[in-house]
Amino acid sequence: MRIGEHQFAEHIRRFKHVLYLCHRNADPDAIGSSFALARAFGGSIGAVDDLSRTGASLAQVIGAHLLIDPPWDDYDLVVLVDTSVAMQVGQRLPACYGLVDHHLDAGLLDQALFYIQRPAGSTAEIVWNILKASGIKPGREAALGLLAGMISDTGRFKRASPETFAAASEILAAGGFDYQEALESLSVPSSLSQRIAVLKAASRCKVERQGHWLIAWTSVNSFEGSASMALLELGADVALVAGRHGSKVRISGRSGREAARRGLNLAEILGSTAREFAGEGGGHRAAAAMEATGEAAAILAACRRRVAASLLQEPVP
Ligand SMILES: [Mn+2]
Repeated sequence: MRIGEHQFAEHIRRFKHVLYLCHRNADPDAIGSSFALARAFGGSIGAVDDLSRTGASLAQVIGAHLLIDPPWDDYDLVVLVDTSVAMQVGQRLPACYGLVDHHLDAGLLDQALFYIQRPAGSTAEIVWNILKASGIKPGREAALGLLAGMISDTGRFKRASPETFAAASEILAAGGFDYQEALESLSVPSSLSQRIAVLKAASRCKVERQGHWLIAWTSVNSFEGSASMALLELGADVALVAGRHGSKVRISGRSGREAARRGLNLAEILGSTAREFAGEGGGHRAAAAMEATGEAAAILAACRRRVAASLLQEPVP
């Protein structure tokens, strides 16, 4: 059931033991949002498998204690935060769950007891509206977590909407900290292994030209997301980076602003490619991921075909 932000409080208060659950590799948006919700309405916060490096940095700064893979059956309700596809929470969905999210995928909505999902720069913006609509003023740490989530998901406001800026301004006014402090809560120097993975990804990278678009693809063993962002920085319009994890292949896709503006939708493309290979995928138009079974080269080729077809449908100036 879809609910409005002003209805969250009445729904959540029907449950005694609530777990706010962040997706795998929990990022600052998931952690900041979960932490603010748990502070406001009570409950525990957890994550599937692990935290991202910036996520771990933020968790430490705001004092968020996340349970890793807590047993879901211990709770009356699990609220999936910043999560839109089942693969982000592992193999099994909680029996009874709510959802607060800003992605485009509808896969988890039907089975949700209640959900708030709409396009926004970050889940943190939605959570900020929930708090406002419930008449709750967040404490300093919760506010810091929300602003850090916005900064992180919008690429330091590069992809921010007027709503993001308005929410950020309100949070700064309410939180009692400055913008720099929020930025610093996310600062993690790249590890040696991350830099090696990204450089290897770049050195093995292949490029094809479709019209005036450049599609780059490559494989690494870890840090697919960082590698695909790096390939965009180097000049690709679309980057697809595959990594093998056990029997699964993970692909991270990123596209530049221009390609997304022309209608390229990586969430859709990675989602449909994943289904072709018995997997799952989704995310945003310009940043998406998938996980499936098969040969990395074949899956990458299928993604590339779809990306090229989508880009070439558009009139090329
Ligand atoms: Mn997010």
